[in-house]
Amino acid sequence: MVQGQGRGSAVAMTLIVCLLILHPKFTRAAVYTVGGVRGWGFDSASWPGGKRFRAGDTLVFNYNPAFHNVVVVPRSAYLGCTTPTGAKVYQTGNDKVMLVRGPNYFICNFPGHCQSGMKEKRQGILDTLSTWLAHQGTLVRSSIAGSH
Ligand SMILES: [Cu+2]
Repeated sequence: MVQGQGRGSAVAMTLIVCLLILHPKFTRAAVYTVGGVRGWGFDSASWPGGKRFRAGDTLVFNYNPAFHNVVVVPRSAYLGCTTPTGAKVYQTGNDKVMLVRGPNYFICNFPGHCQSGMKEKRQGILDTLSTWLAHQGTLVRSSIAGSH
């Protein structure tokens, strides 16, 4: 009986994994160019409306490195337009940054640029299914721990 249940959940897990692999929505990380064709600039904050960004998606920052850069900052630095020591600075003019889970903040730290709106905030969300899977994993682990 117990064995049968185990096999059943194993089948269910296999099915879920197959769904994850086969369903492009859940497997293909998207690549977004910040600011669209205009690139990373002073009006980037208004770009783009209504897109859902996921953890693992990539943001591409295109800009002239003589005039701009991209700095990964925490929320306080994003709000105050400051650059903490040790902050990751991108400056090639074609930078690809992968979104992490939760809020991601970027600024250009050339004098006055962030204050003029050259800042970017993107939420890296997890897929609902991934979240559900993670929860299922927790349940399976806790039931295994409980049986000992
Ligand atoms: Cu700039």
